[in-house]
Amino acid sequence: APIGIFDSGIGGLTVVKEVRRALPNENIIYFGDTARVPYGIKSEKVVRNYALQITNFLMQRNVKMILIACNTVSASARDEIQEAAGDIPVLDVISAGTKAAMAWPEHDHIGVIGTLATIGSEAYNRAIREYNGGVKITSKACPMLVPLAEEGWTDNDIARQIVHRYLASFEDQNIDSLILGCTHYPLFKETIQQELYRRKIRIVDSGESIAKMAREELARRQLLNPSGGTFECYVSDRPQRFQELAERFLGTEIPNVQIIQL
Ligand code: DGN
Repeated sequence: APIGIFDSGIGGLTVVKEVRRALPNENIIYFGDTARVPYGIKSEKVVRNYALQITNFLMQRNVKMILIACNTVSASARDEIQEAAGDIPVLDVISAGTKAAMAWPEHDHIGVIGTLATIGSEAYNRAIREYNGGVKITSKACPMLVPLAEEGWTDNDIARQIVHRYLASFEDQNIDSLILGCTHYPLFKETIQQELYRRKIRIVDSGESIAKMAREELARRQLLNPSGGTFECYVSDRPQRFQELAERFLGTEIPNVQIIQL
């Protein structure tokens, strides 16, 4: 059976990239809700409704696990999705990124960046405090990074200036790690790294973290595929545009993007 991965749009391909790296034998079905992106400006009720429709679609495809690649969905609909999925395990990027940050030996002070919706929801704060109520958290919404990533401006002078401005919030904060709390931010990893170069700050890529979590969970349930590695990709609008942008997020081309209305 395949693993189902979904996002509000294209950004979740950064998660697919890491899952393919960590689990090359797994078959993947991806759904990007390009007709209704962005989710960040919608109410929780609407986001839940969309997420449940996508969950149904993935379950009809007999997935053995669901990965919520979108931070906004993770923040507002995680429990509802798990309830709808029944016995099928559901993993989300917020739990995965938090777990990875807390596994680092130094975690007195954690930085989080994400979209306005994710930072406003304080979902990372809640997840971190579930591990340890005493951790200091500094978060910063970086809304301009999503359009920059889609434009492909991730390491030019403009990207560097914008990243510099956003990360100035962390300048006199002694953070131990910085969680990239948005699907698009791994594209800025090097630019962010350069900005933080003087300090020993660990960057937590929640895509990498959820891929590792998925591998552990599949192994534990003895559900690992011995061979495979197929990738099916569905979107709700503009498959061509998706296909054009895909390589930037996935690292390779997608030969065939199919359109489907839920
Ligand atoms: N996928 C969303 C997230 O991870 O927060 C970002 C995309 C968006 O809001 N347009």
